[in-house]
Amino acid sequence: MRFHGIALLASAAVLGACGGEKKAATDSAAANAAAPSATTPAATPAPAATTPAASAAAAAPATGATHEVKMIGDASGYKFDPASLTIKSGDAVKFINVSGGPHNVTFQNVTDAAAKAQLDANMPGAKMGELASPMLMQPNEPYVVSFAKVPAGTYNFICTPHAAMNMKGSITVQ
Ligand SMILES: [Cu+2]
Repeated sequence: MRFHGIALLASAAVLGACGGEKKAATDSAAANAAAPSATTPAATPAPAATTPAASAAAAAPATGATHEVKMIGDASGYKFDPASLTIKSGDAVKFINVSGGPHNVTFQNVTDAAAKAQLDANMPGAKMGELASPMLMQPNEPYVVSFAKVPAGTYNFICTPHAAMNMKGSITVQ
Protein backbone atom coordinates (compact mmCIF):
# COMPACT_ATOMS: atom_id res chain seq x y z
CA MET A 1 0.00 0.00 0.00
CA ARG A 2 2.94 2.31 0.69
CA PHE A 3 4.07 1.79 -2.89
CA HIS A 4 0.75 2.92 -4.31
CA GLY A 5 0.72 5.97 -2.09
CA ILE A 6 4.16 6.98 -3.35
CA ALA A 7 3.16 6.26 -6.94
CA LEU A 8 0.12 8.50 -6.60
CA LEU A 9 2.18 11.30 -5.11
CA ALA A 10 4.68 10.99 -7.94
CA SER A 11 1.89 11.01 -10.51
CA ALA A 12 0.33 14.08 -8.96
CA ALA A 13 3.67 15.91 -8.87
CA VAL A 14 4.50 15.12 -12.49
CA LEU A 15 1.04 15.60 -13.91
CA GLY A 16 0.27 18.74 -11.94
CA ALA A 17 -3.19 20.10 -12.68
CA CYS A 18 -4.15 17.54 -15.31
CA GLY A 19 -7.27 16.12 -13.69
CA GLY A 20 -7.99 13.47 -16.31
CA GLU A 21 -4.57 11.83 -16.05
CA LYS A 22 -4.64 11.89 -12.28
CA LYS A 23 -7.97 10.12 -12.25
CA ALA A 24 -6.64 7.41 -14.55
CA ALA A 25 -3.69 6.83 -12.21
CA THR A 26 -6.02 6.60 -9.24
CA ASP A 27 -8.19 4.01 -10.96
CA SER A 28 -5.16 1.98 -11.96
CA ALA A 29 -3.76 2.03 -8.44
CA ALA A 30 -7.09 0.93 -7.03
CA ALA A 31 -7.24 -1.95 -9.48
CA ASN A 32 -3.72 -3.06 -8.57
CA ALA A 33 -4.49 -2.90 -4.88
CA ALA A 34 -7.61 -5.00 -5.32
CA ALA A 35 -6.12 -7.62 -7.61
CA PRO A 36 -3.97 -9.74 -5.26
CA SER A 37 -6.66 -10.37 -2.67
CA ALA A 38 -9.21 -11.10 -5.38
CA THR A 39 -7.10 -13.65 -7.27
CA THR A 40 -5.08 -15.37 -4.54
CA PRO A 41 -6.93 -15.15 -1.23
CA ALA A 42 -5.50 -18.30 0.30
CA ALA A 43 -1.86 -17.81 -0.68
CA THR A 44 -1.42 -14.25 0.52
CA PRO A 45 -1.17 -14.45 4.33
CA ALA A 46 0.49 -17.81 4.98
CA PRO A 47 3.95 -17.78 3.27
CA ALA A 48 5.12 -14.43 4.65
CA ALA A 49 4.00 -15.23 8.16
CA THR A 50 5.22 -18.83 8.53
CA THR A 51 8.13 -19.46 6.11
CA PRO A 52 10.11 -16.28 5.40
CA ALA A 53 13.31 -18.23 4.69
CA ALA A 54 11.57 -20.67 2.39
CA SER A 55 9.93 -18.03 0.25
CA ALA A 56 13.24 -16.17 -0.05
CA ALA A 57 15.31 -19.15 -1.28
CA ALA A 58 17.42 -18.42 -4.33
CA ALA A 59 19.82 -20.72 -6.16
CA ALA A 60 23.12 -20.80 -4.26
CA PRO A 61 26.19 -21.61 -6.39
CA ALA A 62 28.53 -24.30 -5.09
CA THR A 63 31.69 -23.10 -3.39
CA GLY A 64 33.41 -26.45 -2.76
CA ALA A 65 34.14 -29.76 -4.42
CA THR A 66 31.99 -31.46 -7.05
CA HIS A 67 31.27 -35.15 -6.45
CA GLU A 68 30.19 -37.51 -9.23
CA VAL A 69 27.32 -39.96 -8.99
CA LYS A 70 26.83 -42.30 -11.93
CA MET A 71 23.33 -43.28 -13.01
CA ILE A 72 23.52 -46.84 -14.27
CA GLY A 73 21.10 -49.28 -15.81
CA ASP A 74 22.62 -52.50 -17.14
CA ALA A 75 22.71 -56.25 -16.61
CA SER A 76 23.56 -55.67 -12.95
CA GLY A 77 20.43 -53.61 -12.36
CA TYR A 78 19.53 -49.98 -11.88
CA LYS A 79 21.56 -47.96 -9.43
CA PHE A 80 23.24 -44.74 -8.42
CA ASP A 81 26.98 -45.25 -7.96
CA PRO A 82 27.89 -44.46 -5.26
CA ALA A 83 24.46 -44.94 -3.77
CA SER A 84 25.40 -42.93 -0.72
CA LEU A 85 27.99 -40.28 -0.15
CA THR A 86 28.90 -37.65 2.37
CA ILE A 87 29.76 -34.14 1.29
CA LYS A 88 30.58 -30.84 2.91
CA SER A 89 28.35 -27.82 2.99
CA GLY A 90 28.91 -25.86 -0.21
CA ASP A 91 29.83 -28.90 -2.31
CA ALA A 92 27.98 -29.98 -5.42
CA VAL A 93 26.94 -33.35 -6.82
CA LYS A 94 27.11 -34.08 -10.53
CA PHE A 95 24.77 -36.86 -11.57
CA ILE A 96 25.70 -38.46 -14.90
CA ASN A 97 23.43 -40.54 -17.11
CA VAL A 98 25.88 -43.37 -17.83
CA SER A 99 23.61 -46.14 -19.10
CA GLY A 100 20.07 -47.46 -19.15
CA GLY A 101 18.47 -44.00 -19.11
CA PRO A 102 16.48 -41.93 -19.08
CA HIS A 103 17.13 -41.32 -15.40
CA ASN A 104 16.41 -38.47 -13.04
CA VAL A 105 16.94 -37.57 -9.41
CA THR A 106 14.01 -36.84 -7.14
CA PHE A 107 14.58 -35.98 -3.49
CA GLN A 108 12.01 -37.36 -1.11
CA ASN A 109 10.81 -36.80 2.43
CA VAL A 110 12.56 -33.47 2.90
CA THR A 111 10.43 -32.27 5.78
CA ASP A 112 12.28 -29.09 6.79
CA ALA A 113 10.68 -26.23 4.86
CA ALA A 114 13.85 -24.15 4.57
CA ALA A 115 15.90 -27.16 3.44
CA LYS A 116 13.27 -28.09 0.88
CA ALA A 117 13.10 -24.57 -0.51
CA GLN A 118 16.89 -24.19 -0.77
CA LEU A 119 17.44 -27.61 -2.34
CA ASP A 120 14.66 -27.03 -4.84
CA ALA A 121 16.09 -23.61 -5.70
CA ASN A 122 19.50 -25.26 -6.27
CA MET A 123 18.07 -27.70 -8.81
CA PRO A 124 18.28 -26.09 -12.28
CA GLY A 125 16.41 -26.74 -15.48
CA ALA A 126 12.86 -27.66 -16.41
CA LYS A 127 12.10 -29.84 -13.42
CA MET A 128 9.46 -32.56 -13.35
CA GLY A 129 8.25 -31.09 -10.08
CA GLU A 130 9.45 -29.85 -6.72
CA LEU A 131 12.79 -31.52 -5.88
CA ALA A 132 12.51 -33.58 -9.09
CA SER A 133 15.18 -33.03 -11.74
CA PRO A 134 14.46 -33.05 -15.46
CA MET A 135 14.72 -36.43 -17.17
CA LEU A 136 18.26 -37.01 -18.41
CA MET A 137 17.79 -38.34 -21.91
CA GLN A 138 21.27 -38.22 -23.48
CA PRO A 139 24.20 -40.58 -22.74
CA ASN A 140 26.69 -38.91 -20.38
CA GLU A 141 24.28 -36.04 -19.80
CA PRO A 142 25.16 -34.36 -16.49
CA TYR A 143 22.92 -32.77 -13.90
CA VAL A 144 24.61 -30.74 -11.19
CA VAL A 145 22.97 -29.95 -7.87
CA SER A 146 24.63 -27.44 -5.58
CA PHE A 147 24.25 -28.11 -1.86
CA ALA A 148 25.34 -24.60 -0.92
CA LYS A 149 23.15 -23.23 1.88
CA VAL A 150 21.39 -26.58 2.16
CA PRO A 151 21.25 -27.42 5.89
CA ALA A 152 23.25 -30.33 7.25
CA GLY A 153 21.37 -33.61 7.09
CA THR A 154 20.74 -36.68 4.99
CA TYR A 155 18.82 -36.24 1.75
CA ASN A 156 17.29 -39.34 0.20
CA PHE A 157 16.52 -39.56 -3.48
CA ILE A 158 15.19 -41.91 -6.11
CA CYS A 159 15.22 -42.14 -9.87
CA THR A 160 11.55 -41.66 -10.66
CA PRO A 161 11.34 -43.96 -13.73
CA HIS A 162 13.27 -46.72 -11.92
CA ALA A 163 11.89 -46.36 -8.40
CA ALA A 164 10.32 -49.80 -8.69
CA MET A 165 13.77 -51.23 -9.54
CA ASN A 166 15.14 -49.81 -6.29
CA MET A 167 17.23 -47.10 -7.97
CA LYS A 168 17.80 -44.83 -5.00
CA GLY A 169 20.49 -43.17 -2.95
CA SER A 170 21.30 -40.62 -0.29
CA ILE A 171 23.54 -37.64 0.22
CA THR A 172 24.60 -36.56 3.68
CA VAL A 173 25.58 -32.92 4.03
CA GLN A 174 27.95 -32.31 6.92
CU1 LIG B 1 16.89 -44.47 -13.50
